[in-house]
Amino acid sequence: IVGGSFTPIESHPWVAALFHKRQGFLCGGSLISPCWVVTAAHCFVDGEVTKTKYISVYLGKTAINETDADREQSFTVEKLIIHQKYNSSTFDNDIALLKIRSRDGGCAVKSASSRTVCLPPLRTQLPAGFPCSIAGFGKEGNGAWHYSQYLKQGEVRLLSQTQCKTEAYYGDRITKNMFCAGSPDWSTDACKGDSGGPLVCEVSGRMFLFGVVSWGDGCAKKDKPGVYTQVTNYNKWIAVKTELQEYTEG
Ligand code: 4AZ
Repeated sequence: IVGGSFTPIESHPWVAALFHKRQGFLCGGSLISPCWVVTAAHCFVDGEVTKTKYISVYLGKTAINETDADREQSFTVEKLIIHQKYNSSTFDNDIALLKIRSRDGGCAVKSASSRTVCLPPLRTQLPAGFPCSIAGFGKEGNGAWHYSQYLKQGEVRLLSQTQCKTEAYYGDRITKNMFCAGSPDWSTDACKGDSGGPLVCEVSGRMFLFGVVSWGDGCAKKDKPGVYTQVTNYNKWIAVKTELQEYTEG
């Protein structure tokens, strides 16, 4: 996250941290039910990363390079489901599901540092300018060498599709499965390493997962907002994929 502020995991307890056993920190994610994490498909592009045995998922983590046994929970990946229509050149349908399993065969246990986030009701459309928040361990600036050591969060505002599809912004690169969000002064944005993580918006006192960090032209650049996967387009896909798994594997 560029701009924004450091935050304890308890303020964003659905944030998951995905690690690759050889390559280190990989991506963010969001816990949507005790056994399922939503993330970005593009986190798994190269052949080795798609081998789920190399991926670990952590919940309850505030610091990337520190173990906090009292607050964190770790998991292996039982199943990786990349959206069947994910397009790695356009980033259309940039969404994936991870079924997680702890060492004792269970799923996430609810605590102050770990809980699920709600999926937005079908067809909910929030107006342009609506304030939402993003969180992750991504880079703190375009030129940064390292990911952020500690979890950060930032406030961004939703942009209209019309504005984001202008030539000065992203033109036709924005599909109906994407939306844009940025800060009015371009100071706050998601950055490399925040991919897969949440954009949440508070509606009627509850936090909902509206976006998955997907892509952007650099970070915190004028007229180049962050681009997010439109989670409301995937309610049915998520329900089918997670429920079928429960029935056939349960
Ligand atoms: C990335 O490289 C990335 N400013 C993620 C988000 C944004 C840009 C790049 C949005 O993973």
